[in-house]
Order: sequence, then C-alpha cells, then structure tokens
Amino acid sequence: MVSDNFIPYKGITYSPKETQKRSQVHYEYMDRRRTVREFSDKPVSKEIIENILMTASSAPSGAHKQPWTFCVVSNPEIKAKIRVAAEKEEYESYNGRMTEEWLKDLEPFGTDWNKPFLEIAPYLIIVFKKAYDLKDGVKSKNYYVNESVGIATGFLLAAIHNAGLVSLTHTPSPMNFLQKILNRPENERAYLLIPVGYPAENIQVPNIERKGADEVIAYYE
Ligand code: IYR
Repeated sequence: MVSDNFIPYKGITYSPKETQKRSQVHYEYMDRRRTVREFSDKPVSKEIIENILMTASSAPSGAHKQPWTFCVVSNPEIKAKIRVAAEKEEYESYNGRMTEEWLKDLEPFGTDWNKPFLEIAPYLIIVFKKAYDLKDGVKSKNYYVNESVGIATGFLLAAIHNAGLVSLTHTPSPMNFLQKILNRPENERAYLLIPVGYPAENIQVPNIERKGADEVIAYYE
C-alpha cells in the first residue's frame, strides 16, 4: 500500500544469538531497579529530566492520542505545598482509612504518613492522565487512557533507572489536591506522583524477592 499515512519501518533486527544476549542483559539490568524512599538533594539537570520524560512520551497510546501531561516540580515552595497536602491525606489514610490487612501488608516496607522526600528530591514528576482532550474549549475523545498512561509510566520508570537515578511511585490518596495546587485544566486527573533524583547515601531497601517465571508466566505450547 502506498499512502502518505505510512512510512518505512526503521526498527533494528538482531541475530537470534544477539537477541538472546540483549534480552538477558536487559532483564538483569531492569531486575536491579528498586523503589527508593530516601533521596539525596543532589541536583539533576533539566535536560536529563526532559530526556526521561520524552522517553515516557514515546510510549504507545490509544489512537496515538498521548493522553498525558508530565508536571515537573522543582520549585521549593510548590514542593512544600504538595508535601503538606499529601501528608494531610496520608495521615488520614494511615489512621483510619486503610484496612488492618492493608496496613499489615505494608509493614515490611516501613512506610508511614511522613513524606520528607516530597521536599528533598530535586524533582517531583506528577503524571496527569487526560480523561479527554481539551483544545480551545473543544472536547475530543481519548481511548484506553488508563492503559496508555500506565504504559508511559512504565517507560518513565525504566528511563529513570537507565539514567542511574531512582524513583518512587507515590500514591497519595485522594490525589485531587495536585490538580488544584498545579492549576491543571478540568480534563486532567493526577495519576501518580514520582519523586526523582539520586539516592541518599548508604540507604537500605526492603529485602524482597520477586516471583519466579513459574509463578508469573503461563505457557500454552
Ligand atoms: N499511599 C500510601 C500507602 C501505600 C500503599 C501501597 I499499596 C504501597 O505499596 C505503599 C504505600 C503511601 O504512599 O505511603
């Protein structure tokens, strides 16, 4: 088919041996990614953040609508405002809104309502999903918004890891305070709050194990 809508595919194909090696090396690299809750205040250049975000924005999305906005907060006053509002919600969650079972499940991770990283990390990336598009007051549809934004966030976490930086997928709940503080338009809903930076020195992370292939994969041969 010859059409202006289509251009030649420029992907790279490797030999089976090289494919095996690359898949193995990438798995081992990604398997070293850990969620980190203690950040250094060491600066990170805006150019690095932009590269990471443009990687995220290269993710596939329903009808290629790219239904996301990444808000990048480095301003200390805005970070402080976000921390106050997040801790208010988290305090309520940890002291009554979360079930006993939930609190017990979180015990191994040592989390609580205190969120100092919201002021320490050099950047807070707040991922917004666009429930619908809004241009000059005109609404148009987006598709598979949760799936699309979830995939883009996965790309984002991988890009952060690849750059040697660390992140935390923070989910203050409810998150509508972010829409207000950041003055986002009515079609945008906060999806995840991701502090990004270097890890603090000599930190520890939870001693977790990941499920094995037999637990997460079902083959039909
Ligand atoms: N949003 C809270 C609680 C929390 C919930 C889950 I599920 C986690 O994996 C970790 C934390 C918080 O951010 O502390």
